[in-house]
Amino acid sequence: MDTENTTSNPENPALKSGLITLVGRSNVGKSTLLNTLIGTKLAIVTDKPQTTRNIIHGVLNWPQGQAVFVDTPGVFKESRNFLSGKLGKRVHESLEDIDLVIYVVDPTKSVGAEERYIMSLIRKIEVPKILVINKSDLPRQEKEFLDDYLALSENYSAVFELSALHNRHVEPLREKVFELLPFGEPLYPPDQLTNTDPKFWVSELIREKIFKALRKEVPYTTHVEIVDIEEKPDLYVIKATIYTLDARYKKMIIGAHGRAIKEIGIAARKELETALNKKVFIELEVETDKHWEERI
Ligand SMILES: Nc1nc2c(ncn2[C@@H]2O[C@H](COP(=O)(O)OP(=O)(O)OP(=O)(O)O)[C@@H](O)[C@H]2O)c(=O)[nH]1
Ligand SMILES: [Mg+2]
Repeated sequence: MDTENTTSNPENPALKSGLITLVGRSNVGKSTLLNTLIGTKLAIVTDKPQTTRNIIHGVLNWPQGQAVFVDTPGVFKESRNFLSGKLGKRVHESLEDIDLVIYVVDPTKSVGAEERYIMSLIRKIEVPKILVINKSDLPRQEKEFLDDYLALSENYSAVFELSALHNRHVEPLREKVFELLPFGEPLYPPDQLTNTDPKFWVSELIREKIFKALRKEVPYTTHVEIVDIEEKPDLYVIKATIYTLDARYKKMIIGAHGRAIKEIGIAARKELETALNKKVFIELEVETDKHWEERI
């Protein structure tokens, strides 16, 4: 067998390529880091845990080659319900057949049972691992557990303290990634930035606004599906349905006099108009569906 062709890029044997999974607990900043590494908002970000539900790829093309970063849902030790069981499975799958692991931690949170569980997961994977201690912009006294994470350094090929949010010290991480990636053929064509489609991206932006507008458990009961995106000469007309688990939540999502749903629609429209550089009209409906978790 000619192994040469499977490990190098015949067009240019000096080019690197590979999948890099971002893994870590909820809320440590994995999605923020994905967006900063790529330079585009591909994944939504909120201050609430368990925001990310899907595996999102972000493609970075450099003169050295192509790095595909994989954002994952936050790891939790126990599957609390059907959905978290499903998300946990996605994390496990996204750690298979990869070339590099970026383990993201938050120095304001102690190394608990959950963190040790993640370490046991990645210990078994035989690829280089990078430890990213995120949120370096926070004051020293808030980063109470920084030394505990620094003490783990010897298990990793490299350690970076950086701020994904403020794009501080991220460039050395990119450089290290290309240094550690194997040679190979690019996984994506040069003009493709992600594995998801525009409908998914719009539904995620709406979901982000739901997380920002509604309190406590309500956002977790929701799922967004895009019914239609119509491009007219001067605007996009987007029709979307917000599914929630029961009628009580539906009332909260709509809000008194429709105030909550209006806030969600306005926030989503504003961000979409900026991103698409065109006027956007959004029509949102709320429906109850006890079984949406089975569809995602
Ligand atoms: N101060 C500070 N906050 C950050 C930084 N990176 C992310 N955050 C904040 O941390 C929170 C969580 O960020 P996410 O990127 O959604 O975290 P995540 O790890 O993807 O979370 P899940 O998808 O729930 O697993 C948000 O409020 C971010 O703004 C950082 O470098 N500094
Ligand atoms: Mg996330």
